Amino acid sequence: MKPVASTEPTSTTCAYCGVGCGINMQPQAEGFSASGIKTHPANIGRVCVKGSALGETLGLQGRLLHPEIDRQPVSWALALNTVADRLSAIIAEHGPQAVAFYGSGQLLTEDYYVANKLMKGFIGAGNMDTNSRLCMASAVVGYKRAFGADAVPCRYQDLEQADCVLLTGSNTAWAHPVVYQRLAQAKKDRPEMKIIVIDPRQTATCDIADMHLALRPGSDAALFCGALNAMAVGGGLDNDFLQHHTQGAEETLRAASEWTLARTAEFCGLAEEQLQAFYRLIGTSERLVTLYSMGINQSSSGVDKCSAIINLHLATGQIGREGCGPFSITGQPNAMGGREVGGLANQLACHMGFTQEDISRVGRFWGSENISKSAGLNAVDLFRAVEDGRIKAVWIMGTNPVVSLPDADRVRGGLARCPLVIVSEIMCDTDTTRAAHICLPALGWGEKDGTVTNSERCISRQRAFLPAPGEAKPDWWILSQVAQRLGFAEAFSYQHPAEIFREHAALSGFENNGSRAFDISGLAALSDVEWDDLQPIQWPVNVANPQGTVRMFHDKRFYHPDGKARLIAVTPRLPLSAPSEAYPLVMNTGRVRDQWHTMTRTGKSARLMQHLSEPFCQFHPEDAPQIRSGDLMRVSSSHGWLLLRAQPDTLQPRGSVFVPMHWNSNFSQQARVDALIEANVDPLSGQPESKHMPVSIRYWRTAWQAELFVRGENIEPPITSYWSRITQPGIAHFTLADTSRPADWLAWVSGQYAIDGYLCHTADLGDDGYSLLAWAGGELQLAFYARRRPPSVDRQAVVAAFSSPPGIASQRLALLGGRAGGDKAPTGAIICSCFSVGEIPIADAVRQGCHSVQHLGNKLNCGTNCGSCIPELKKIIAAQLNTLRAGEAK
Ligand SMILES: Nc1nc2c(c(=O)[nH]1)N[C@H]1C(S)=C(S)[C@@H](COP(=O)(O)OP(=O)(O)OC[C@H]3O[C@@H](n4cnc5c(=O)[nH]c(N)nc54)[C@H](O)[C@@H]3O)O[C@H]1N2
Ligand SMILES: Nc1nc2c(c(=O)[nH]1)N[C@H]1C(S)=C(S)[C@@H](COP(=O)(O)OP(=O)(O)OC[C@H]3O[C@@H](n4cnc5c(=O)[nH]c(N)nc54)[C@H](O)[C@@H]3O)O[C@H]1N2
Ligand code: SF4
Ligand SMILES: [Mo]
Repeated sequence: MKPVASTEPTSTTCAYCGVGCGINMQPQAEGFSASGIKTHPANIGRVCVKGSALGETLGLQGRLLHPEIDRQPVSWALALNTVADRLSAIIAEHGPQAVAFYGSGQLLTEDYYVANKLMKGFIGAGNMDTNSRLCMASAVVGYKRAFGADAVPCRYQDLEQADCVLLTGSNTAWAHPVVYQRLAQAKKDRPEMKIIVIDPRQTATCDIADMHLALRPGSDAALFCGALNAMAVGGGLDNDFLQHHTQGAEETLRAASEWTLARTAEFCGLAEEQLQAFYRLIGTSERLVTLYSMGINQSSSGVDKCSAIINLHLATGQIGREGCGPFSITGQPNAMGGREVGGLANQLACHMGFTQEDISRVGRFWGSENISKSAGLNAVDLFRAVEDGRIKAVWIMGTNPVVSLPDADRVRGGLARCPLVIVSEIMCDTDTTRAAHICLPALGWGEKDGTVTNSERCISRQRAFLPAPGEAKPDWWILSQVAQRLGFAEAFSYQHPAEIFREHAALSGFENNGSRAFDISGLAALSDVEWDDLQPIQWPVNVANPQGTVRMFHDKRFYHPDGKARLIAVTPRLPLSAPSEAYPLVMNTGRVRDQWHTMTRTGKSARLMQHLSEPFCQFHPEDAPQIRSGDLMRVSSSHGWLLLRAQPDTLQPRGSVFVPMHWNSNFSQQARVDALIEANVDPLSGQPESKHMPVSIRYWRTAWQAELFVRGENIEPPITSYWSRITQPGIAHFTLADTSRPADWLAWVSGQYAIDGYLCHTADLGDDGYSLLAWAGGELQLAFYARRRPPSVDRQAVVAAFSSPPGIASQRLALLGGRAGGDKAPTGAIICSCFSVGEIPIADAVRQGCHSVQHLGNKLNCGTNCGSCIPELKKIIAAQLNTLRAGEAK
C-alpha cells in the first residue's frame, strides 16, 4: 500500500454515493484537495460538491479514537476479549439466534465479507442484515424475480446512449449528481433525447426534463402497468423476445390490460393527455432506460413497482442492448458490494441463498459445518427482536439506525433494553453510540483500504492516504480479531484485505459454471500488489469475460434454470397508511444536495452546510396559509413530532410535505424524521415505506428567535425548545427559538455560557429583541441576536469577526446589529457551494443583466465547477425576471 505522507495524489473512490466516482486526493500545504479522475468510467473526471469537499471532512474532531466500554477508554485487548466473551456467553445460553449484526453499504467489500462469514458461516445464524434493507432490498427482489439473479443490466453509458430516459423516484440532480451531469451533457449533445421525470415533487432534476409526471405518491406501479398496456394495444411489444426469452407474459399482459388510459390517469392523478404523450414517447423510443431509486424502492409495494418497470423493458425488448434497461441506481458507495457478499439476511453469500445446495457449497468452501440453515431477520424485524428480547446482543457497524430506521424512537428504546450493544463507528457521539455498551473505533474513508462496487457493477479501490488516527482499526480487522477469540482462528487469520478479496472472488466462482451472475473468479489470483493497483472493472470477471467488458444479458440468457426471464403480473397498490382527518397530509422524505445521511461526515463541513443549514419542512402554501416563511412549524404523526423551519413552496404538490432525512440529534433538537415514520414494509423485500407517512402540520408560535455564536469546539446548545446547529470553523453556531421571553436576556445567556467577567456590548431593543457581543482579551467570544422574527444576521460577517475582531467603534456597532462594518455586502444563503456564492449577489447580478446561467458563471463563477446548483440558479433567474417584468408591467 502507498506510504503515507506521500506528495503524490492518491487515486481512490468517493466516500459517498453509489455513482462511485474516481477521485484523486492531492496533498496540499494544508490538507488535501479532491478532483475527479479522468480515466474512471463512472465520472470521467467529473465530481460533485460533496466529492469536492471530501478534503474538508477529514478532520479528527468528534472521532472515536479508542475502544470504549461503558464510555470509558479501554485497550483493544480488553475490548475484543469482552466482545468475544459476552457474545460467547449469550450464544451458549440462548443459542446463535440471540445475536445479530447490522451492517452498512458503507463498509468495504472486505469488511462486509468477514462480517457475513462470521455470522452466517460460523456463529451459525442468519441474522446479518444491513441498512441496504432500507434502500435497495426491493430492487434486489425485483431483479431476482425477473432475471433469476440480482444483476443490474445497465451501465452509465446507457443513459447517454438512450433515446429516452425515465427517471422515477430519483432526484438525480441532488442524490447522484455526476450521473445527472452526464445526462445533462448528453441532452445538450443530443437535444432530441427525451428525459422524463416521474416524481410527485418538482425537484431540481426536472430542470433537464422534457416532461414531469407529478403522479400521486405511491402510484408508480399503475403508471408502468398502464404503459405496458398501451404498448400492447399500440403494437409496441417485442413479441419475438417475449416468446423466446421470457415466461409469464400472458398473465402479465392480462393483468396490465385493466390499466386503461382512463383508469391509469385516475389512479395516478394525471391528465389523460399527459399520459398519452408519455406513452407516445416510450413507444417511439428505440432505446429506453428507466433509472429508479428510493421513490420506487421505499414502499410497501416496492417490489411490485420494480417488477412493473422491468416488465415494460422485457415486453418491449429494451434490455441487454446499448442504451436500454431497467436501471436501479444504488445509494451508498458499496451498496452493491453488500449485495455481492450476501449482506442481506435472506442471502447466504456471493449471490447464494439458503437452499440445501448453497448451504452445502458455502459450508465446504468455508470449511464450516455450522452454516446457518435459514435466512435471518431483516432490519425492521431484527430491531423488533432486539426490543422484545429475542436478540440479546447486536453489533451495529457503519450505520446509525437510531436516526435512519423507521419508528426510530422505538429502535432507541429497544437498544436501551438490549443486554449487549456493540457499535463500530468512526464518530464518538452519535445517536447510536449513545446506546452502546462497547464502542469500537473504525478507520474511516481515506484511512482504510478495500474495494467498493458502484451502481453499474464496477469494482473500484478505496485507498488510504492518511495515517490511522488514534487506535482506530479497519472493520475487517476488528471482526477477524473477534472471530479468532470466538474460536474460529483458522478461518479468520487474515493479515491483509487482499487475502479477503481473493477468498471472496474464489467463492464467487466456486462451483459456479455460469449458474450465478456474480462471478469475479477472474480476480481470485490477484497478488497483493495487483489488488492494490486494481483498476475499475465491471463484473462478471471470469474466464468467459476476463476484462469485464461483456454486456449483461447481451445473449438474452437469464439466470432462471430455463434461461428465460420472467414477467410478473402485479396488482398496483397505494401506500399502506392513508391520510386521515387527524393527519391529513402525506410526509415525503429524502435527501438534500449537500448533506449525506445522518450528517456524521458532511455535517463537519461549514461549506456544505451553507446551502441548507436547518432542518425544514416544505409544503404548499395553500395547505397551511397560516404558516409563513421564517416561521417554525410542528410536524406530527401518530408516532411523534418534529420542530422544523417552514418552507412554503408552490412547487410542492398540494397534500404533501417534504422533510429531509438528515438531521440527527447532534444537529437539531427535534428533527429526526424517522421518529415519525411507521415501519410499514414490503411483504417480499422487508423494505420500509420511508416516503409516505400521514402527518399534520401547524404553526409553532415563538416569542423570539435568535442566532447564537460561541467560540470553541464541543459547545452544547443552550436549553431552549428549538435549536439547530450550523457548522462553522472553531465556532458553535445555533439558531434558537422559544415560546416565552426571558425577563433578563443577559442573565439568560450567562446562565447558559460562562461569560461573567467578559466585556459585553449589548443592545436592548425592548419587545423587538436584544443583541449581545461578549469579548475577552480583545477577541469576540460570543455573539447573540434575539428578535421577534428570525434575526437578519450576516453570518459570514459575524463568523469573520471571531478571527479578525473589528478595529473601530462603528464596525463594532455594525456587528452588534448583525452586519459587517464597512462596505462588505451580505451574501445570503449559499447557492453555489463550490465557490461560496450567495443568493444576494446572484440576484443582484440577474437584476444587472445576467439572464443566463452562463452569464452568471462568467461574472460570479457560480455553477462553473460541479454544476449541482444550476437548477437553483435558473430558479433565481426566473424569480428575478418575473419580479422585473411585474415591475415593468405596472
Ligand atoms: N446528497 C446526497 N446524495 C445521496 C445521499 C445523501 O444522503 N445525500 N444518499 C445516497 C443514498 S444511500 C441513496 S439510497 C440515494 C437516494 O437517491 P434518491 O432516491 O434520488 O433520493 P431521495 O431524495 O431519497 O428520493 C428520491 C425522490 O423520490 C421521490 N418520491 C417520493 N415518493 C415517490 C413516489 O411515490 N413515486 C415517485 N416516482 N417518486 C417518489 C421524492 O420526492 C424524491 O425526490 O442517494 C444517494 N446520494
Ligand atoms: N425517512 C427516511 N429514512 C431513511 C431514508 C429515507 O429516504 N427517508 N433512506 C434510507 C437509506 S436509502 C439509507 S442508505 C439509510 C442510511 O442511513 P445510515 O446508514 O444510518 O446513515 P449514515 O449516516 O450514513 O450512517 C453511517 C454511520 O457509519 C459511520 N461510518 C462511516 N464510515 C465508517 C466506517 O468505515 N466504518 C464504520 N464502522 N463506521 C463508519 C458514520 O459515522 C455513520 O454514523 O437511511 C435510510 N433511512
Ligand atoms: S456523484 Fe456521488 S460518488 Fe460522485 S463525487 Fe458526487 S457524491 Fe461522490
Ligand atoms: Mo440508501
